Amino acid sequence: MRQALIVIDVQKDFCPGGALAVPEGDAIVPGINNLMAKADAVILTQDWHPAEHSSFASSHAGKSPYDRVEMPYGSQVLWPDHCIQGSVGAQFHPDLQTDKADLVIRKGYNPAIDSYSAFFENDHATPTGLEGYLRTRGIDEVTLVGLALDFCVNFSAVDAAKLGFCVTVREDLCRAIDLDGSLAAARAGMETAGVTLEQGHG
Ligand code: VGL
Ligand code: ZN
Repeated sequence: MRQALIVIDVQKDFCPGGALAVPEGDAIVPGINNLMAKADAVILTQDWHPAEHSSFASSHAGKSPYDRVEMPYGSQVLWPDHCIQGSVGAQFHPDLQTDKADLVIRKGYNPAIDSYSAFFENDHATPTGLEGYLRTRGIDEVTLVGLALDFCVNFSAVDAAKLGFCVTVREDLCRAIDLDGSLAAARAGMETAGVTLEQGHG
């Protein structure tokens, strides 16, 4: 088995003080750094939105952050402006060992479609290219860590399992937003998809 570590969106905007801060988002960085040495491949994802992205509440008249809207691809939570391409908030957490990454995959750059998953945009059809990268590197097992457990980690883990990878989520190296029961729903969805939820000590 060849195993990849996929580090989801450990960026300043998802850490305390950021535009879409996940509680304790920064606490997972040392443990993630420790896991990097054990992986056959290290992949980082970077949420990377153009200004005025359609997932931003500010792009919808009369809407507030955390409201929902219907998009052509389904229901979409509206977020505060975050991870704008080239902004400070879109940078990785300064302590994350980005030098150890084989690949950085950016997502959310299509103005009309959000992209929680590292594999597909939120239409569940447009690929990011990560599947092909992993397959051509001979990877069959992936471990996911990062932010946020109930959104981008969840969507990435479920897609990876559907694609046939053996998937583990290290919950101790993730933190959640937990919006209206989203964390419980994410855990249930991941378990149904066959994802192993592991509570390590990192
Ligand atoms: C994320 C909301 C919006 C995430 C990204 O990384 O979980 N959540 N964009
Ligand atoms: Zn985003």
